[in-house]
Amino acid sequence: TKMNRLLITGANGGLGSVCRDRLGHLATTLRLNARKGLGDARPNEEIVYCDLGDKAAVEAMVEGCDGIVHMGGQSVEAKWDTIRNANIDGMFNLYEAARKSSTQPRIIFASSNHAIGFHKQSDRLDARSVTRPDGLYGVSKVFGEALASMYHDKFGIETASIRIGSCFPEPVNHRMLSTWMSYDDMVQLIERIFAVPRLGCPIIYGASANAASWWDNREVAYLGWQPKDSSEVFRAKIDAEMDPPPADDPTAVYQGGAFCADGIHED
Ligand code: 15L
Repeated sequence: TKMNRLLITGANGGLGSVCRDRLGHLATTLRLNARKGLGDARPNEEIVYCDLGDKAAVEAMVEGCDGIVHMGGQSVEAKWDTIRNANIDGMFNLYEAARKSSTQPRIIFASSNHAIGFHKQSDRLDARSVTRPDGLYGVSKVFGEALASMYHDKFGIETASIRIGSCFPEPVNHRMLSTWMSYDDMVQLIERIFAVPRLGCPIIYGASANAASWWDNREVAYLGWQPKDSSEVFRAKIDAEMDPPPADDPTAVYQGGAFCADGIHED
């Protein structure tokens, strides 16, 4: 069942642009959002430029959408003002817009491994593990997951929060042998999230079928998502390109890696 209109926020970003290119079959119309830099609209596309912090603009943008892939927002650690505008106010604006909209969109929230980044790499996590954010960015992702949970319990809005690991063309360091998610596996996960009759409000770890994984997705088996790729095929290449980090290096100790060693970004 094809959606009428699917909104992709952050459609000029790393993952948003992959979604723009590869999710066209899910809806008659893709509505694409960013603050700038989306180029020309293709025949099935609508472009909406606005800041996620602009409440009225976000409400107008969300109206009429049956699905939202929320890749927009601040995607790494930054000053609080930046995080707050995009990931706190922006999330609130998006969920208020969804609540008020005539279509009750199903939402995919690009959460992050940095919501749980201070867990050790020797820990094994599932959807019930406590959050351990590794910076203000990670805290904002925990907020986003909590907001999604509340809008589900109170208003029935369904959200899949994907704690995305490292979604890039290839894993490029030893940590990413555990955290990597291929674009193909991400696209298939998104397809499954929109295909299931009932979604609820799950937490999903966004990683491929990596032998070195720390994360257990058994609670979302009902999605029928079976990641196909594995970071293991890149291990020899990474070993040839660099030494593994020392055992006491944050990138070898914590799931969130270097984010755990970063300070608070001040003005
Ligand atoms: C993230 O949350 C970032 O958006 C991405 O740029 C990577 O740093 C990723 O986490 C990661 O942990 O590899």
